[in-house]
Amino acid sequence: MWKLKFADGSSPWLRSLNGHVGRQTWEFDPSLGSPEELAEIEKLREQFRNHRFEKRHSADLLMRLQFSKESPVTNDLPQVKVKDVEDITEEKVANTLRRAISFHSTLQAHDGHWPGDYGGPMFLLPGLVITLSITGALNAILSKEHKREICRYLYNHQNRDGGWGLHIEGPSTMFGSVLTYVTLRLLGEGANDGDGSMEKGRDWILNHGGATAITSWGKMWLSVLGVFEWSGNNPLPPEIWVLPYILPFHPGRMWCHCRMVYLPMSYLYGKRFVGPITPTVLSLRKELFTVPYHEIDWDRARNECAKEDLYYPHPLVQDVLWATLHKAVEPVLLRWPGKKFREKSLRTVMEHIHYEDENTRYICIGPVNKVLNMLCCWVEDQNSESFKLHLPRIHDYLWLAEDGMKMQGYNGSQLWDTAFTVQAIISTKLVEEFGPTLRKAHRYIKHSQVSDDCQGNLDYWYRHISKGAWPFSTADHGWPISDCTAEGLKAVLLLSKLPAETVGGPIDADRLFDAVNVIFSLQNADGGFATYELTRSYSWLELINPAETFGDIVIDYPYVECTSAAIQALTAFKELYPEHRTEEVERCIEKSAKFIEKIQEADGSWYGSWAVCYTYGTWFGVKGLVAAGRNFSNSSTIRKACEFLLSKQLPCGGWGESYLSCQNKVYSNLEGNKSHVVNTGWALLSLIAAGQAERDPLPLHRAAKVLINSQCENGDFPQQEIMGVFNRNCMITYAAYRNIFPIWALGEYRSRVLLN
Ligand code: LAN
Repeated sequence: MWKLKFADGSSPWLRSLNGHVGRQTWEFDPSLGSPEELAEIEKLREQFRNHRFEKRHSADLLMRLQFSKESPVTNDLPQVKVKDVEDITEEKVANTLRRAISFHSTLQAHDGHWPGDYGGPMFLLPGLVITLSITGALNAILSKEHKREICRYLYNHQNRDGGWGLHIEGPSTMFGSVLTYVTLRLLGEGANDGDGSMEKGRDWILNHGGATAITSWGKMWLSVLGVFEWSGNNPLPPEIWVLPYILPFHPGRMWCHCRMVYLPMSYLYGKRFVGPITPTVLSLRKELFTVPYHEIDWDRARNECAKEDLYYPHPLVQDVLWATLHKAVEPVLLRWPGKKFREKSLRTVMEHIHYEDENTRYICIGPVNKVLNMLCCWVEDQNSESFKLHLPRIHDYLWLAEDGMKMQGYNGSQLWDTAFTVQAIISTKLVEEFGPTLRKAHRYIKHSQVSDDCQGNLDYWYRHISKGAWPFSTADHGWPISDCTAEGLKAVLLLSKLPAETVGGPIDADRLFDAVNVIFSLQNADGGFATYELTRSYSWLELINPAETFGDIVIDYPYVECTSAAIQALTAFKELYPEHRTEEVERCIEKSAKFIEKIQEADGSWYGSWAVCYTYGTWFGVKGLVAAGRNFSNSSTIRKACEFLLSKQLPCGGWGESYLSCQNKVYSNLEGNKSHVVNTGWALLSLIAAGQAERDPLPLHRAAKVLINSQCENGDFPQQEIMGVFNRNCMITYAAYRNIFPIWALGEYRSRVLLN
């Protein structure tokens, strides 16, 4: 049976700064599991499979099953249902909350964090499986049980039309379909296996133009594998890394995710690296294209892209730029003396790869550069230590649920979920009843703060300071993020106000000052906050974004979420430490608030970039401004925001927003005007923060009713549509949101609407 383990550091190749807290890994142990348990797991898998087209999102039931065996829910309060808003009483809400928090507490790991599924994107596993096949590590890293679960996942998420999407809820794309098909083949599936699924997949690919129409990232992966020619790729010259930093397009000025993904890609491109040509590779050359492989027009293929994949079409300047580089510059760099320059650039690139690996304990900033860096280390030296150090960290990215095994978008969302959960529980005013839960969470947050900057001269490595920041996942990952720092700070400040006997001793003031320092350091001149770093270049750089499926990736833009979180953290901080950097705190808050006001949409909403979408953005917009002293009577911004939210409330009383909002930048309800507990939570939280209770509490009661009635018998909430997003177009799972936001919203509802 599979078992989810925490803080495991048993491999001698693993390194950690803090005893691996937050590390979550799935391990198969054939000696575990009674026949009844195994049958239960099979049943969950079968139920997922049978409903996979209606319910495309798994519900983390394997993790839940494991926890339910280890720590059964202790409270025996009966389920609460309300018929109409008059039925709602303080007691019913409190009991809903008790049931919800008791249940959520059973999902907490012993190291204090809340583990969970962070899957969703479908383009991640292929990179891993291609890398492992090339390097010959496939069988050493993925057991036959792993392979079975990965194949289950890939088949489960095949669309009715035979193709695969960019993410689990998306329509079929060439990127998703070709890479998934290739992955299945590399895992040992035959071209005609899977009860016709493979044929259907291939048909989708061939009917939509064949693999030459895959996106640029797909072309890169196929080239590395030997199923595509490098001449069919647009150039990714490593030389860009040795150009002077003043150039606005220097990679050091790009969004760190963009920079870190194109770094190893440029190494593989610069080397024109191709893995061993195996019989499967030769066969794939026949399976994926509409014309024989040797007849493909590779020069034309460079700019081909299926319309299903096209979110950000290349502007003309890009085509001209790539053509020039491809036809005029590359030939020079491939021959002496240009070759010398190429070699030097490749060495520089490799230095940056090693730096990233070392400074993330081989986790790397994300799943894409993780496997690319690992491949580059192997290409550089097949017997290298660095390659061996990469291998055990693969498991940090794999997650198992009833739909199979997936690769996650990060090494988890541990700190983020824990910081939110703490705030949610504290909002309910039922703190005394959940002391042990808060205490463990507190420990996790304390142990996950980043204690030092990265090594060496930060400017040389294009790195911002990290000391005092909080990461999104674990301290070993270590990349600092503005809003993770702010949410971490908010959580520890709240905890510091509670009795230390209940929640544990507070964090040192110096650590708080470090966090505040990080926040100051991340404010842009316009007042806004980007994600990991300052905004280092211009938005016109988006013109050279070559990734057809992603928008807004080239620079780190300022976001309402990050800016609002900074305000909230600083206002909470100044209440407790009014003497510390007083003026800077004030100035930072006011500039941030002005920025948020400036970016409000005409309809009163804010566009949220990291979850769906206007309900999320508006929650941040409102919370930030209210923290900065705006309210319904003194701010038309707040009034408009309330109007916006009320106009989107569904007849049932909830809110339900579709991921189409993110892509199209137009508010879209979920299909069938269904409500969603997470959107309902955000909207309810925003309205309460904006003082709706004093004007007309009815919309709040109606929203609360939806949340109360959505609760499951065991205190859990249902997993509904996918709620996370990145780069406008790709969805990502936030498995804990279904618990966190109903708790938080009902918590505020109890303490600020009913108890007031
Ligand atoms: C994340 C996850 C966390 C997220 C929040 C902190 C929630 C947000 O408020 C700021 C942005 C951030 C840090 C974020 C940025 C983009 C990430 C890193 C991700 C959504 C997780 C995965 C995604 C990453 C880019 C996926 C890899 C794909 C590429 C296109 C490189």
